Amino acid sequence: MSSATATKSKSGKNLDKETLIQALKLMYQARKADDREIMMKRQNKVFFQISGAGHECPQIAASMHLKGGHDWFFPYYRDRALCLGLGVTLLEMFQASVGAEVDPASAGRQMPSHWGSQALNIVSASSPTGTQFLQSVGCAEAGSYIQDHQDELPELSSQPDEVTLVCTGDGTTSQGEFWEALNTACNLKAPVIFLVEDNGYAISVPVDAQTAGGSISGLVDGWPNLHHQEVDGCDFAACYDAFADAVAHCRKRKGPALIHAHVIRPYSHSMSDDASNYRPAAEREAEAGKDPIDRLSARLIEKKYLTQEELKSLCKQWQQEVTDAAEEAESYPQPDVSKVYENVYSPEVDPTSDEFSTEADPQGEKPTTMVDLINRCLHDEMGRDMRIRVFGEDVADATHAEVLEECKGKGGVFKATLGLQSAHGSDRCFNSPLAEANIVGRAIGMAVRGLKPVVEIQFFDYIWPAFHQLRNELATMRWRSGGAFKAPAVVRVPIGGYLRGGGPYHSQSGEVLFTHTPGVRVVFPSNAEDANGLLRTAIRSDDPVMFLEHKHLYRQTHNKSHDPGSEFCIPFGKAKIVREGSDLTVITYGALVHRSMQAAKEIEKESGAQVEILDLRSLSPYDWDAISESVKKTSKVIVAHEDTLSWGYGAEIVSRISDELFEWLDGPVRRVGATDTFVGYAPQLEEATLPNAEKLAEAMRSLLGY
Ligand SMILES: Cc1ncc(C[n+]2csc(CCOP(=O)(O)OP(=O)(O)O)c2C)c(N)n1
Ligand SMILES: [Mg+2]
Repeated sequence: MSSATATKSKSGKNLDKETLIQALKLMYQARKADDREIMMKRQNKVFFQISGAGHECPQIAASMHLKGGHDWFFPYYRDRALCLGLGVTLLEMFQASVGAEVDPASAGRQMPSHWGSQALNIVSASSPTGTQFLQSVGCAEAGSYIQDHQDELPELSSQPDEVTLVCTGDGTTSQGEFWEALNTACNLKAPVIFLVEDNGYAISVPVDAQTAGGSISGLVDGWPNLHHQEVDGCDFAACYDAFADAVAHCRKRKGPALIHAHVIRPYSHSMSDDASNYRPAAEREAEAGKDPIDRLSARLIEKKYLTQEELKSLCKQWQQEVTDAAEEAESYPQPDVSKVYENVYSPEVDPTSDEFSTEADPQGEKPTTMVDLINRCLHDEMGRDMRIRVFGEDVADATHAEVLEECKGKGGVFKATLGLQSAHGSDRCFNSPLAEANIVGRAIGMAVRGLKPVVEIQFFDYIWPAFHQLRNELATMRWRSGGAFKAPAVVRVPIGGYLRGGGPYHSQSGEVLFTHTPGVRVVFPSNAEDANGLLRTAIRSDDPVMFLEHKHLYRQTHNKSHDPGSEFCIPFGKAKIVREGSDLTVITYGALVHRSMQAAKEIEKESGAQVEILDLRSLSPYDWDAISESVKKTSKVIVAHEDTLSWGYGAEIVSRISDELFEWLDGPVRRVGATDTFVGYAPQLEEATLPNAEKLAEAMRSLLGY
C-alpha cells in the first residue's frame, strides 16, 4: 500500500493540531464558498445555487483517507467540501459558478456543484439523483480488471488498493439503482464506499416517508460482505474514524462499505426552495445548534490548539481566499457559442471516415448468417483488444464454467455471444444480474476507466429500465464534461418483430428514442456482412453506439454472407444502394430492406417501373448525400420503417427532403410504417400491424401513379 493512501493510523479523537486546523479550514472555506455563491446568485452573476452547508464533516473525513488521482469519486451536488479536500481549487469552483469556458468540470455546460476533475479522478456528476451508484460499481470493477491484465493493458492504469467513493443523499437511496448497485457491489466484493449524507429531507419529503423504518442503516444490516456504520455526521472525530474503518475494509478487498452520516441542512434545499414552508422554526433552530463548523471550532479552542483571536484571524484569512477566488472567476468569459457542438462525439476518432472503409476479405467456403457473423466479429475483436468486456443477461456460456465439461453453454438467448467466455475467459464474457440499468450503468463506469464494454440488452422491449442511464448518462458524459470524460460503450440490442407470436413485448422497435439523443450513434444493419463490418466499426470507434440487431434477420437465408475477415469495417453514415432504379426511391433499413426488394420486383413485373432502394445501415449519422442524390434522380420518394408511423424516423427524413429537395420532387413525400399500436400476438394481428411487401408495393404503385 502506498504511503500516500495509507489509512491514517491515529484515531479521530487524537488528531494533531495541524490536521484539525486543516479540516476546519476546508469545512469553513466550503461553507463560505457556498455563501459567496449565494450572494453572486442574488447579483445575477451565477445562475443556480445548491449548497453543501451542513454536510462538510463526513466529506472532509473522506478526503483525508482517500486521495484524488489514486482513488475514484462519484460525488453528488452537496460535495463541495469533499472536492475541496481532494484538491479542486476555489477558483475552479467559481469558474463553474459563472459558467466559464475554462471550468474544468464541464466547460460551462453544467450547473455549479456538478463536480468533475480528470486529474483527481472525480467523474463528471450529472443532475439525475441516483445514476452514480451503478457507475461507481463499474468503475471499481474496471480497476480490478485493469490490475489483473496490466501487462496486456499498458495504456490503462489502476491502483492495487484503490477505492471508489460514491455519495448520495438520504432520499436518493429510494432509487432502485441504489439497491441494484449495493447488491452487485456486495456480490462482487467491489471496493466501493457508499456515503449516505442523511440530512433528513429530500427537498420537502422527510426520510421516514422515503425509507422503511426511517433509517437506511436499519435496512442494510446483514448484507453479505458489507461493512456499514452509522455516524454523527456533525462530529468530525466520529466521521474520521468511520472512514478509517471503511477505507481499510475496502483496501483489504473485504467488500464494499456504507457510511450513514447524519448531517444537517441549515439552508433550504436550494435557492429555489424555502424550507420554512414545510419545516417548523423549532426544528430548524434545533438543527442549527449542531453545526459541524461550530463544533470543530469549539474543539480546537477547548484543546487549546487555537485561541479565539487566532481562530478569528485564520477565518479572516480563509475568507479572503474565497473572496479573491470568486472575484477572479468573474473575469473568465462564458463559452464561445461556436463550441456548442464540441464533444458531442469524439473529436479524435471519426467513424464516418475512410479509415473505416475497408474491402472484405471473404473467409470460408460457405456464406453464413447474421447472428454468426456478429459472433465472429465479437470473437475477432476480443482477441485483438483486451479492453473489451462482454456482459448482459445469459450472454456467458455458463456462470459456473465447470459445467461446460458436460454442457454446451448458453451464449445468449440468440447465441450471439456463444463461445466468447470459453475462448476469452470468464472475466471477459460474463452474466449480469437480471437488471438492465445495472448493465448500462456498470458499462459506463468501466468505459470511463478506458475499457470497452460491449454489452447486450436481451430484448429491445426491456431496454427501458436502462433508458435513464443511456439517455442521461452514456450519451451526455463527453459533452457535459467538456471532453474530460467519455463513455464509449457499445450496446447490442436485438430489436423488431415479424416473429409470428412475438406479441407486444417481443416485437418492439423504437430506434427514434435513440436517434433523438445527441451523443450516441445508432446503427441498424439488414444483412450479415453489414452487421459484421458495422459492429467492428462500433467497437473501434470512440463513441457510445446503440447497435440494433433485428432478431428476425438473425437467421434468414436471404441476408447471409461470407465472413468478411477480421479487419472488415464499414463506416457509419454510408448508405448502400441495394437496388438501382430511376422512377422512385425507397429509403429504408432493417427488416424492410428485404420487403422493399420484394415489392420492387413486383412493381417491375407489373409496370416495368424501376424502384431504387437505399439501405441506410446507420441511422445516426445517416447518409444525406446518398438520399439527396437518389431523390434528385428519381424525384419520388418513400421512407419506410417497421416502427409505428407517427413521430417516427421517417418524419425527420421526410421533413428534410421537403425542406432541401423540394424543387426536385414530382410527388408528395410518403411514409410507410406500422399502425400506431402495439404488435399483437395473433399472427393475423401482427400482419395487420407491421408493414409488409404488399403494403410497400401499394405505396409504390400509388406514388408512381401520382
Ligand atoms: C431522478 C431525479 N428525480 C428528481 C430530481 C429532483 N431532485 C433533485 S435533488 C432531490 C432531492 C434529493 O434528496 P436527497 O437524496 O435526500 O439529497 P439532499 O438534497 O437532501 O442532500 C430531488 C427530488 C432529480 N434531480 N433527479
Ligand atoms: Mg436529504
